Amino acid sequence: MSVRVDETTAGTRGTTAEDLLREAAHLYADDPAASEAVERLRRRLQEPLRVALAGRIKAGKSTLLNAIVGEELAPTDTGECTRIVTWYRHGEVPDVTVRLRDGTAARQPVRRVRGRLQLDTGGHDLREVARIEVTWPSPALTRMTVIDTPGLASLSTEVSERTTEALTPELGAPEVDAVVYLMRHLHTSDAELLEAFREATVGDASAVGTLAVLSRADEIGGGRIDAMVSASDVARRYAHDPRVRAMALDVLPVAGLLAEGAHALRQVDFDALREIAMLPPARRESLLASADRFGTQSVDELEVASPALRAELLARLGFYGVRLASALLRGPGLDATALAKELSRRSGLGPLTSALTTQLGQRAGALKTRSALAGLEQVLAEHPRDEAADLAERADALRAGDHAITELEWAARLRRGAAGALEDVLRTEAERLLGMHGSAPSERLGLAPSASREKQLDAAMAASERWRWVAADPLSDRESVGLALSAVRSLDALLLQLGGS
Ligand SMILES: Nc1nc2c(ncn2[C@@H]2O[C@H](COP(=O)(O)OP(=O)(O)OP(=O)(O)O)[C@@H](O)[C@H]2O)c(=O)[nH]1
Ligand SMILES: [Mg+2]
Repeated sequence: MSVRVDETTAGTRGTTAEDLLREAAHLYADDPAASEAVERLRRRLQEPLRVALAGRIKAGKSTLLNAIVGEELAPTDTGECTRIVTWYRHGEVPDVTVRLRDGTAARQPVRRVRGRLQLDTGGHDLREVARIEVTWPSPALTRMTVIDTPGLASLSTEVSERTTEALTPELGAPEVDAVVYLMRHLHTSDAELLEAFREATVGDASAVGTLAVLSRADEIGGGRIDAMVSASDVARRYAHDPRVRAMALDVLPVAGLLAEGAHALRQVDFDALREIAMLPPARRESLLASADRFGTQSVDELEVASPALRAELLARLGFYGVRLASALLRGPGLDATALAKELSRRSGLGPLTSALTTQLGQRAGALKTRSALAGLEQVLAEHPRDEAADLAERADALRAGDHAITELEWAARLRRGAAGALEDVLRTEAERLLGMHGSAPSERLGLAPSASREKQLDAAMAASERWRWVAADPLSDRESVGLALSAVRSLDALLLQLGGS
């Protein structure tokens, strides 16, 4: 066998991961196991971003999933299905399939009770089930596949193992592109859990692919009307904690229940909330004094919203949501749609979904290419063939030459403290330039979106000069030089995009 260096280099130009996988499919056409693995990688490249929701037991994962999908699909609270990994993908027709560890699959009837899917193992022992796959025609799922995972207690329990296993790289390619890690408060054990989890699962790029959520944020401060403001402060503090920074891009406060409840707000809910808002102040305050009281107190002869309906409101919106709705409805005339919109706006879901689609979504291509190439390299290593040697080199060259992948890898290393000799202000600038806070030129340059092209060009040229200087400085350590060269390359691409060179 000879390695055709010239052709290899020439052939890499313009080659995509898809091209290499196509060649691999051709090469391994006579090997069912290898071709099946290659086919899986090809399908994966076509799919939307895969986002897994993970965190401790009862952190609010399933509730948040429903809020993201915009439907009350995932069962919350009870049932054995909270102990199974469940995938929610887009498809024209609703479908529920149980995938077993032995590779077989069993379709299940699609049953919903009060909106929520009734998921079960179809009579199989929990241990035989690899995962449940739900296909649903929800527009949100065309942008991402969302994966609900069992709550982590500690990484050693059987259920937690199911979660880590589900997210552990298969074929060298991470099973998921991004993780949303929910924590209610930052336990020391949360940091440890998140770290162990990262090591066990998504690997090097995880700090780039992980967003943390301060979940059930409305419960901070016992349902007080400024709960979300307090939650934002707490989230900001966590985001600066070095243990969290090393593992997650950002920490966002989200009240998943409020977002889900707002989305599903019914006219009867609205009418009851308005009646409560319109009660004389003393009676209203007495009713809203505590969640317990609200759920049970009878409101003398007027019978404003039956206790059963009030208990339901509590379950659907949380105590904070009820109090917030009541305060909003005392103001100028909101209708049910406007109320739902306002409650949803205050839930914090918007910033989370936009972080998923911008910070992570824009990088989805790079994340997926990275996964596909890692997967291909593993197939090639496990099924070695002489004819495949140049494919392995080209995959390697493609990975090294793809600046988007280099950016991801640097961003993750920066988060873990690489290039530590650089001043903080330069490290922060590098994070931005590498696109960690959004890929748009203005975001990379730290300018307002409305900044003129000239201003962006000026900023990009100044930054380019600064980073060239860091790269050429004989006192810079090797890591800083590597980072500086990457930043320069990002800036070159940016200048080209801005039409300045
Ligand atoms: N107040 C409030 N309650 C919430 C929120 N999110 C979830 N809950 C409640 O917390 C409980 C657990 O929610 P789930 O969504 O089932 O939590 P989970 O993390 O999926 O739980 P497991 O799968 O069992 O680990 C339910 O009673 C929810 O109604 C929230 O944002 N605010
Ligand atoms: Mg759950």
